Amino acid sequence: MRLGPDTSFPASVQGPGYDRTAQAAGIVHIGIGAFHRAHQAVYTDDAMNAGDRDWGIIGVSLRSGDVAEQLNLQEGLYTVSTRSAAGTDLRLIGAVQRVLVAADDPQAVIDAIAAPTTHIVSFTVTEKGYLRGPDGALDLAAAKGPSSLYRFVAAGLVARHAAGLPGLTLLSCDNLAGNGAALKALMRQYLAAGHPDLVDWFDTECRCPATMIDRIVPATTEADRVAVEVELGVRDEGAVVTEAFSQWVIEDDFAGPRPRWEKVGAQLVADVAPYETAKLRMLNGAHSALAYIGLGRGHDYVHQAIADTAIRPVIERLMLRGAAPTIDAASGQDLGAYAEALLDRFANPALDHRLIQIAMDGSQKIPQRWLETLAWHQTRGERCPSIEAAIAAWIAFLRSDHPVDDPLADRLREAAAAQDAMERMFGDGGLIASEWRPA
Ligand code: CS2
Repeated sequence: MRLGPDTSFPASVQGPGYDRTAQAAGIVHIGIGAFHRAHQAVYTDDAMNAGDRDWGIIGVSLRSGDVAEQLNLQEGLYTVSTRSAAGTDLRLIGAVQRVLVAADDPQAVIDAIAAPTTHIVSFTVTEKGYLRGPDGALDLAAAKGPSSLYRFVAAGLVARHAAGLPGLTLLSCDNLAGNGAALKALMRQYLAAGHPDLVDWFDTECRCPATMIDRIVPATTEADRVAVEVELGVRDEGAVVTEAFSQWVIEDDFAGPRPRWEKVGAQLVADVAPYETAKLRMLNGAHSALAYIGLGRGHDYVHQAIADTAIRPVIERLMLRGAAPTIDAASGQDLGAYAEALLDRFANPALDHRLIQIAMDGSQKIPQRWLETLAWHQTRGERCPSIEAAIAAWIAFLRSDHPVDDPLADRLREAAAAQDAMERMFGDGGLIASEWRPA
């Protein structure tokens, strides 16, 4: 038996407290992976439970039909399992209405973006999905390709403009430095090349707020689905598993209406930068270091790596002496307490978070996670031993037998194997851009 709107559940499982069939879709979300389902979709479900209306989500997968297969047969319903030492809490999320696959039906995606009821297009397409070249600018050839977010958003904006509809809020929920400004600059570049007449309208009618998004969401395994089935009594192919912690800091700069996410735990602020920088350099920076150092020492999971007494001090040092001094904290932001909380989250034994999942796409992640920290110390004439150890572990990883899943995999492996690996990777004209942030 498969999860769906007509299946009955144990009373312990909280379900949507609003009429799902009566909601318009106010959000189109591109890149509907596990992270979105455990994060933004939960906040949006909470907002509708608290009384907001018409914030249904139409999910879009740019390439793969997997999530559409998982969710469409369940009319968008899925469970989120929150796992902590205290046990598992299972809850049903109703915010997602359906999933479109851009590769199969591109027009449906454009129509969804152009629909009068749509106010927000949001993204979790991962770092590489932004299709930036080594200088941080848009790789225009790639952006014209079939699975580029820019094509669909531009076509949707063209249709909205032609129909006299208002602009949109484009909400990047990826771990890029300055994600809002980056998306804006890249989108403008795309429009300037193919739809120059739309650039002014985009500038005045659309907004790209910055966000800091945080929740640890390991890839769902078959064992996770079986555990959900045992508790729920039906099979949920779209199940996601996560931790209790969740944070979302959003720049309060929207083109039109939005859910009242601040009523359900999100922080709407004027400046996201201190939160985002702390998250990228401390959480994500530590994560990538745990991944490469941990894999090198034979661990599989984050909780194993952080329990290793040869690794934990390096991670503490990376967060407190490497990253923290580089961050211009907001008032009330306590970076010491943040590091403590992160160590506890990494140690969560109830969450099997694979190091190899984090090791993916290093070339796209490392500049904003490590290199900005390193550069800060270098300009002060200081060394940063924790980041140096992390870089050495990455090079060792690239030289090892571990599978390397990265858009630059072959070139990285070749560079890492060379005598002058550091130069080929990080030197002038090397593979890794030292500055990704578009001007
Ligand atoms: C992780 C992130 O896979 C990775 O690279 O560092 O997905 C991390 O779990 C999230 O950003 C936490 O919010």
